[in-house]
Amino acid sequence: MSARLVPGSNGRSKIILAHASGASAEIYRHGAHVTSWIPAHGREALFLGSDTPFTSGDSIRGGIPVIFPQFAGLGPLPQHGFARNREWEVVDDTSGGGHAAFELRDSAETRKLWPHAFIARVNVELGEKSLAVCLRVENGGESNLIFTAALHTYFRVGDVRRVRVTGLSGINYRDRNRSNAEVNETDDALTVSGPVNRIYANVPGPLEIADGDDRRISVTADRLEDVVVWNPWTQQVPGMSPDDYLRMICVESAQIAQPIALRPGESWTGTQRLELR
Ligand code: TA6
Repeated sequence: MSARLVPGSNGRSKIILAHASGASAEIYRHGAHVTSWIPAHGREALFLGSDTPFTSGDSIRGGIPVIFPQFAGLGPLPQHGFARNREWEVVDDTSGGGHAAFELRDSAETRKLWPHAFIARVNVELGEKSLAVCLRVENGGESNLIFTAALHTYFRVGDVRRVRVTGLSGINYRDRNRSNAEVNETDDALTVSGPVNRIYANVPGPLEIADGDDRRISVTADRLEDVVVWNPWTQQVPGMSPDDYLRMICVESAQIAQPIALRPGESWTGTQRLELR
């Protein structure tokens, strides 16, 4: 079975990956954005906002936004950079039902925001119970390329108040909801009972997300050393209905604290692998 480009929501094209085991995933060209992952014999593991627009220019609320070349507002670019709002080219959808690859190169539009030459590639690999997303960036210019990045993953959960995220104990984080205060994580498991917005630096991993029902997903990252955990709680977020916050938690493999620096011709690859336990 091979991957196919088909019409998705609002006429935007997407690729459906189908693994022989029965696992599936969907990825929009807009943002090279994974919007669905259903492991074999499982249920949807990614959250998608009830009101996400799927319109031009808007980023998709949920799934796995690819954040490049700037995380959040931590720099001069628009929030979360521009990669999530661009149409990526499909460069490989033929190597079997479980794999797809997308590419984004600098253009007149991106150079207006960020005057650099780059080639970004997203590879998505679907397994029976796993999904690996890998972001590769190559410096195609003649000066150094410095950027931050994240795979801003929205996990679907039954009720966020019962979720436990383990693997962060003992690690320092910046609490974005408390004026970026530096805090050491002392809890064995992170739980959510209000707004959370933290950047954990240098996480050895792996993490595990127990959704409070019967599901446990591990998150293993390679060369994405930081982890962001976000839940907006009752704060209104575009694309989400008022009680959507109860059904999601973002656990994002990222490289923020120590930005990536590439000399001309160099490349970097960061990978996040999710696995249903
Ligand atoms: O990763 C957490 C975060 O940076 C939060 O501060 C929050 O704003 C979230 O991302 C979503 O950002 P967005 O631009 O998609 O609304």
